[in-house]
Amino acid sequence: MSDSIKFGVVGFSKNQFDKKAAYQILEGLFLQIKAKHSKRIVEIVSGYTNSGVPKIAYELAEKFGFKTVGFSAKQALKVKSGLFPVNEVIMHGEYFGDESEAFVNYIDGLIRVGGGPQSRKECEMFKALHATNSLVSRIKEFEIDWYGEKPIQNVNVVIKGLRLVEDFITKETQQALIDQIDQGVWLSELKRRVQHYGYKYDYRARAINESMKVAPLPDWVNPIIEKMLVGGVFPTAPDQMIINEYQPGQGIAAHVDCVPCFGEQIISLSLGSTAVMEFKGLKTNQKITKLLTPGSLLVMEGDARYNWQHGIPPRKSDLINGKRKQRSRRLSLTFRKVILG
Ligand SMILES: O=C(O)CCC(=O)C(=O)O
Repeated sequence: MSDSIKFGVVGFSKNQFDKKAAYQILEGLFLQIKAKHSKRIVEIVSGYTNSGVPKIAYELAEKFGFKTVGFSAKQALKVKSGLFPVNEVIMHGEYFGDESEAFVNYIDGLIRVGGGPQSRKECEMFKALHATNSLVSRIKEFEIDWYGEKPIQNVNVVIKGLRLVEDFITKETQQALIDQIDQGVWLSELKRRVQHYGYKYDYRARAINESMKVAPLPDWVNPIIEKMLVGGVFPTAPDQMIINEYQPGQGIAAHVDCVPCFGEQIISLSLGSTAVMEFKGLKTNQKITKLLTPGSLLVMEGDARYNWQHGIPPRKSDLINGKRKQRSRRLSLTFRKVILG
């Protein structure tokens, strides 16, 4: 028997989680480890950082007299939260994730407390490595509450009637549309700038009628409408279009598009920056996020149109697949068919 045993601890690396729960889980497990391995050197191996679950693991490890090992890629040296003064540092690779394979090979057991994609991926790698080797006693996974921004993983959660057609238009077409749009007249009545075509929509009254007729949809948008009709996205051509401009930090409040004002399809074409759209089920309270890539077409009908709110949180950056991405200017063209009362 080797005189040391190594337990990896992975989990949330930022601080917006239920720390009390994480502390209690780790304290309970460390008590068991201490009792079972009293004659061995116990190493607690976690991300080389001074925040999140690793910090709690290291603090508790010191309390229990365990050795602390920081295992990370070099990127850890640049993180603002600093570095826990661990007993030993092991570095593998440049960027977060590069160290995962070496990490799972180094440890004898693994504990996950919450955590994002990297923590979960490491658990899967560890399970694959020990598939035939008393796995149950080697890995312990716990879910705890996360209070921060939810990581976007573009999971295929099915909202009936929601479709995202990626690359509906090319980069060149996107730029051509942006150039046309910027020749139009922007309205500054909201926090974000907008252009209304076909009918002006009254956001306060949530109403539309004949008197709100404005300039028709411009000719330059016809090829897009034809493509939507050919693709069967719309049964008949839309007669209303709102262009939204989102500068970093701007968003749109969660809403269901006015039911008596507009028909069954609400369709939004994205230009410029990627955006994270949040959906909330009115009946289920379920929350789902969808990544709207530039050039994609979002189609909402049926359940998605009537039973889910959609909105874009006003932020300057988004957490996408574990990486923070700064937003830039985004434009969206939302097409609807007006129902006149
Ligand atoms: O920007 C978008 O993609 C959505 C716009 C929207 O929801 C709206 O104009 O009502």
